[in-house]
Amino acid sequence: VSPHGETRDGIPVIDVSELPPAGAPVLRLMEHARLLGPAFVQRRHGHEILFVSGLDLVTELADEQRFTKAITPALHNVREFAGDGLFTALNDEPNWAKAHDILMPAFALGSMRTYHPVMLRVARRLIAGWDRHAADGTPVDVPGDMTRMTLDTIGLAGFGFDFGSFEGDAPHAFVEAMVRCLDWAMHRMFRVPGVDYGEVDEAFRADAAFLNSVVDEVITARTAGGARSGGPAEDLLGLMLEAVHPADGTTLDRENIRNQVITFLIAGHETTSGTLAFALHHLTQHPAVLHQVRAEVDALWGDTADPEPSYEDVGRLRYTRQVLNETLRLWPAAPGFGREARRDTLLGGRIPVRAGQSVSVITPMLHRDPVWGDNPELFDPARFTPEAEAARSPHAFKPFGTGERACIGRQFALHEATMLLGMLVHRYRLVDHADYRLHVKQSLTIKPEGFTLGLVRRTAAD
Ligand code: MNH
Repeated sequence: VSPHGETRDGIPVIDVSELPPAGAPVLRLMEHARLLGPAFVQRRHGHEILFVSGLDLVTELADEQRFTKAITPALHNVREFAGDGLFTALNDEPNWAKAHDILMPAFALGSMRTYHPVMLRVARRLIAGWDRHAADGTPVDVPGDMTRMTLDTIGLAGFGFDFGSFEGDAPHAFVEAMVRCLDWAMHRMFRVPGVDYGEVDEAFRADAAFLNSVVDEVITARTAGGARSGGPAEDLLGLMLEAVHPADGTTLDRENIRNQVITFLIAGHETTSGTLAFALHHLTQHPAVLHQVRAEVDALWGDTADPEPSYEDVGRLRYTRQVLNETLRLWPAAPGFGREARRDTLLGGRIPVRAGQSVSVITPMLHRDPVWGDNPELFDPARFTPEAEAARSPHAFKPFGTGERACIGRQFALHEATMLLGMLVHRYRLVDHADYRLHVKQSLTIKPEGFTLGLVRRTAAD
């Protein structure tokens, strides 16, 4: 693909109508941003989208007075199965503020202390499985197992529901149906006029109905017989079912609860699992970084065979968390977000954006802006020391989006991921047995496809 030289308001325009569908749209967007610069217009069958990735422009988009979250075409498609759940609710849909206010306490920093034991219990399920692979010398399916771990964690911590993902060989059917729904939402953006998508849509509706049936099972498990079972009143489901909104004294309605449960089951595990899988890949490629993570976990847990990580320990894994941040810089698992102009404005003093028009941020390219130095492709967790962070604009790093609609589960994800990564590095040598070459797969969110790892239990001598 080469630029045709067409511009609008001085911004390059690229028409992608005739390109074959991209397997991973974000990779193509990154390619186009590299070619065309920090702002370009993509045209598809006459429909245009402004994409940006420069720090100066994203800084303006983060201004909540001028811009707000956009429900982009992708999110409109996700609304077909997540409705007015937090992630896809329109800004002015009253259920957004209501659910946000009711659920926020469940994500305050103190709540992570409540989730910690559950996260540890599920981490041990994964480790039990990995020990068997280490013992018989067979590789592990990294993204698959990370998905099992994060799904069981959000199920148990949020809803007192056990997906039991490590029990069978196949992943839980929820995961496959969910991935197909996300794929449908993504590919629906690239439909060619005149083509009949009836069958595709019918398959999607069956999957969405299946997700709903799982959600009903989750809710019934709690409400059966009127007795609360399987989870504390203050977990997500407890709050959804019982907490009243201070403003009007009502609880969330049933339809909205269903949408929230679907939303949290998906948003609560899909991105965290991708992040963990990318992080393990980076560790196999950067022995000096792996060495430093090891030094950190060994200082904490020594050669205890089965350490009992405490809530406080996770906060002490500072370098491990830097590794996760650096992973989220290069491969932000949710690789974009949209912003909508509140009124007509000029972005960067030169790009006219009309009221209600949306602008899409290509997060992985923002994360490669010149502010990151001369070698933005280099994996270097030292970019996230407190000093380096203090010296850099907060808008240079947006893996969790921005403003009041930013990710509510960020602390949850980082606590879960930091603890697991620390435990894995403490316990195993990571053997890149197949000389894995990164292959990014996208179903709206991104994952390292086909990444397997050999494992050897560490001994005191390692
Ligand atoms: Mn999460 C919103 C990324 C983990 C629940 N999340 C967002 C957004 C991004 C994001 C980006 C904003 C999207 C937008 O502006 O349109 N989330 C992540 C990443 C991880 C993640 C990269 C892990 C790493 N998210 C989690 C977890 C949960 C969660 C874990 C729940 C336990 N996220 C949400 C919800 C929203 C959200 C809910 C929507 C918040 C709102 O709009 O009020």
